[in-house]
Amino acid sequence: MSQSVVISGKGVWLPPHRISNQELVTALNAWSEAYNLEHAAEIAAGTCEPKPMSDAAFIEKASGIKSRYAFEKKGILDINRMRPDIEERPDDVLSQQAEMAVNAATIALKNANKTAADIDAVIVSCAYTQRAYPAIAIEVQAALGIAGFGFDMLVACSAATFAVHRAYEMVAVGSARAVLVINPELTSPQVNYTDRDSHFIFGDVATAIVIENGDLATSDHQYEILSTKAETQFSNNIRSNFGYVTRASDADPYSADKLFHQEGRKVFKDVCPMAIRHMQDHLHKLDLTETAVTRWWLHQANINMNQLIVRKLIGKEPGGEDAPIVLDEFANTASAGSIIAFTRHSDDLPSGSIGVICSFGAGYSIGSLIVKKR
Ligand code: CO8
Repeated sequence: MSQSVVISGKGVWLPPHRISNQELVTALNAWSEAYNLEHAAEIAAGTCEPKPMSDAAFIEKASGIKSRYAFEKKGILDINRMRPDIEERPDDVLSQQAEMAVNAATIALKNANKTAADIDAVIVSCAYTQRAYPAIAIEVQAALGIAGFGFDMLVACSAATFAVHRAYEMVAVGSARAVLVINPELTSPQVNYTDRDSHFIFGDVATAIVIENGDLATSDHQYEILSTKAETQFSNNIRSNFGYVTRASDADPYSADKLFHQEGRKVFKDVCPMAIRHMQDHLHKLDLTETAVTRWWLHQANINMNQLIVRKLIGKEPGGEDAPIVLDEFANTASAGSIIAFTRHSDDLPSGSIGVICSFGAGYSIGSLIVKKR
């Protein structure tokens, strides 16, 4: 018989730096002006496109983003660099991403009333890992003194939900008592801060969740996982071509295609109906209706996207508490967004309330969990 499985702890670690829209816009516009001046002759001859200017008011209106956190601010606003200046650490020092993960995991463990001895597995799941091996999860496992095993997973924006699915399965069949799922989203190294269409989108953060056997859980707030659902459909509309094969080609390893890039409008149009249908199908499979859901903790890419999705689901204009938005403070934090919304906006729910955690993004990938407050 399978165990009842609960989310018993959660944590969000905030990086030390913040960057406002205006700071990014000022840097991009200064960089663009310098570029246009340098290429004035080609631009006049029509052989080179001038770089367009960005606008803070556009960013807030189009996305709902006001600011974001950065693991390292140095370098991002420097128009001679336009990328974070993250120092390489020696092999015997905790890597930056493991450091972020340990910070978030420590908060989640405390929130779950658990120690390292209670955890049987660690999954680090996010949009990028800092290196291929050894796994960041194993480094984190060692730093926290956890026995058992760890592994990394990459599923872009659905990395967190897909990892919780795996943790749920381990606990349900009894192969683990408790699993730590951590999402150290160090996105800033992959952001093209010279591209006005995407320079504002992402922020850094780390989230962590403890998934455990319901019989062992002792924390104040527990959410039983009733069901999980995942789906993927290939799309090139969100893409990064950076990878280990880059070195074997003579193409520019720092060209724009090696960084995050997307067709934002197309993504919006494709993903909204997919996410709506996904959540409806998932609820209906459990004989639940959309009106049974008290809260929707959705992926945080765009406020207009989330409002459209929830309006279609509940058939009315959503209030702030129906589907909490954290984009204004965090921007898009890849897979961590829905987990931040869940962590910040779930403890007030009365016992028995039903909620849906749902991520959607690159791949395309959609992952959801239906949970019930204990
Ligand atoms: N300032 C001023 N004007 C701008 C700017 C700017 N910064 N950016 C664009 N414009 C202009 C455009 O050029 C366009 O001008 P014109 O009409 O003359 O062509 C006009 O404004 C309108 O542009 P858009 O149609 O592109 O604007 P939208 O209203 O669509 O808003 C968004 C753009 C905000 C990007 C929106 O399309 C969006 O959010 N789409 C959804 C995207 C989404 O959900 N993506 C998921 C990505 S996250 C993910 O999958 C994780 C990946 C892994 C993590 C990566 C970490 C680095």
